Amino acid sequence: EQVKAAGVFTPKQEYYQKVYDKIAQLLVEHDNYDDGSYGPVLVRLAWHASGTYDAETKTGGSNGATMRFPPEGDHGANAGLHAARDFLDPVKKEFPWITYSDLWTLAGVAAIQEMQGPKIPWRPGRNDRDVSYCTPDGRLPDASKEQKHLRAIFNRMGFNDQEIVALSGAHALGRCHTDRSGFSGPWTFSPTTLTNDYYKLLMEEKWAYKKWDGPKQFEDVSTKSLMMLPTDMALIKDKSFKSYVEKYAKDNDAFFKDFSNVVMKLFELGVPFETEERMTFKPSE
Ligand code: CCH
Repeated sequence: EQVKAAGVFTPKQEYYQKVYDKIAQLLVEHDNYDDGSYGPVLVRLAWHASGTYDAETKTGGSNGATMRFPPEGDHGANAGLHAARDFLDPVKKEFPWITYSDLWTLAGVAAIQEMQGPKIPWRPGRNDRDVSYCTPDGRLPDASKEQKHLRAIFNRMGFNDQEIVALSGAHALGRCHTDRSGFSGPWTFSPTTLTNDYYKLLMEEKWAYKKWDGPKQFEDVSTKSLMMLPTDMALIKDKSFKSYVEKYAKDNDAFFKDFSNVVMKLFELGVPFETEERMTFKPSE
């Protein structure tokens, strides 16, 4: 039953489903973290592992899990992600045959599905790489910037305007932590359930600068309990971005469909897969 890394063993879907089930189980067991779930920080780990990709030089991306090493793990953008990596340690111990880089993206998929999001097709094939593959600092987006920066960063990965807006809907989940990014607060009232509320709130709420000593961010005028980053607000300042915000605010099914496709693409950036075939995991009951 227990599978070892050595030899010619090729894990089948049922083995990866066991890894999924273990992550789902741990998510339930550790419901005392943050807003009640490690889900959001697992999604952020998978995204930051993948979002270093540079299509031109074909460097970075989810192949390698190089965030394990100090230069990349210590990049400002990755502050706080040790929480997600530590959460996954017992999973790696129980299933030593899975690579960290497959595990991190699989955990991102599990977290999204367990937080009521769409199914995200996934395939294995990532190999862990050594410290020499760490990417230079500055490949992930800077929240204090706006549309020009967003396009520069995401076009480098190979994403267009529609994909940038669809990916941004992940901010329905989780929150900002002053001791990590310096920003503060959640984007939505249900930060552990994936919905299109991020887009609805962007369209429907009035947003104003938060008056505080921290970095420039926005708060909703009516409750002052939600936040938007300058990069989030850029999605309704820019006409092209805004057309997709409007679409996803009106149509959760369209958001889920596009989100599934674009997250699948994100988690596969820079991976020389040997298989075309993807698997879809069964969510927990
Ligand atoms: Fe994000 N994100 N993100 N983000 N993000 C933060 C938290 C989360 C930006 C900045 C921040 C994506 C895109 C962007 C998540 C998923 C995605 C934080 C707070 C900042 C700052 C970190 C903290 O303090 O803990 C910027 C800029 C962009 C530009 O587009 C994309 C794409 C995704 C996934 C597809 C998730 C989830 C979180 C919540 C993490 C948590 O711990 O709750």
